[in-house]
Amino acid sequence: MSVLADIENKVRSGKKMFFLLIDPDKVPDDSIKHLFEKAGTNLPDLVLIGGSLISKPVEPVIEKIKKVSLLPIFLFPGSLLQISGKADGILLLNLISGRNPEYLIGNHVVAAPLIKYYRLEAIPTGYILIAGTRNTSVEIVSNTHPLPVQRPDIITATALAGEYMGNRLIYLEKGSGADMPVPADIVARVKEESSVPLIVGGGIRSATQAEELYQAGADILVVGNAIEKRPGFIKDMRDLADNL
Ligand code: 1GP
Repeated sequence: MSVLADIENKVRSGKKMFFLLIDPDKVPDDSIKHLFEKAGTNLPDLVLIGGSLISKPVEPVIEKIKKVSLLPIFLFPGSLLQISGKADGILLLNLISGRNPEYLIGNHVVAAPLIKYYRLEAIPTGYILIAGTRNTSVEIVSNTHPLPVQRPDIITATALAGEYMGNRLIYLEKGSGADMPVPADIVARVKEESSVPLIVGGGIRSATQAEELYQAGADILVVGNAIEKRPGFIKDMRDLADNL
């Protein structure tokens, strides 16, 4: 079964999921084995690899994860330099909150032949940046403006447009290391309007925040920084996703 079909089945049966984001720059070389050993059976549903701006290649990190886990590994590419045939798939990010054609079609044209060559499962994902109190790496690097939380009407219209354009997932992104996650009322509004699986990420640091986002309607939460800093949080996330 494809990863997308598995996600859609889980969402249909009301299951919650969480993805672990690994940014190659933020994981020390020896920490991946340690992280998975410590996690034991409390694993994420999938591992995302990437970052808006990275200074280390993604492939050695993917190889290290493959040695210690059978989890699907998907690219979450900040740029074309992060495409690798070692992964199982790619979130084909369409940056629909912005108006930079390179992140809507330009990079995709360059990436498409490689995605085919590597036989990566490509999941078209409507990627929506939500503004916080400071500029995030992704908005600076992508040269796009995030959508303001004061305009839930525009955020929901963007998500709906993303769905009608054929995206199979919608990802509300507050930015890695954001002070606060996407507000729960925004998540609830988007969930109410759109019908594709909803991913929420950026700034999730506590089980309370995660629970609030799941309850608001997030199907999948993405956690990066908090697990890198506190590996024990992976168990809290697994417990929450399994018991809601
Ligand atoms: C960022 O949504 C992800 O792209 C995860 O963010 O690192 O803040 O958990 P954090």
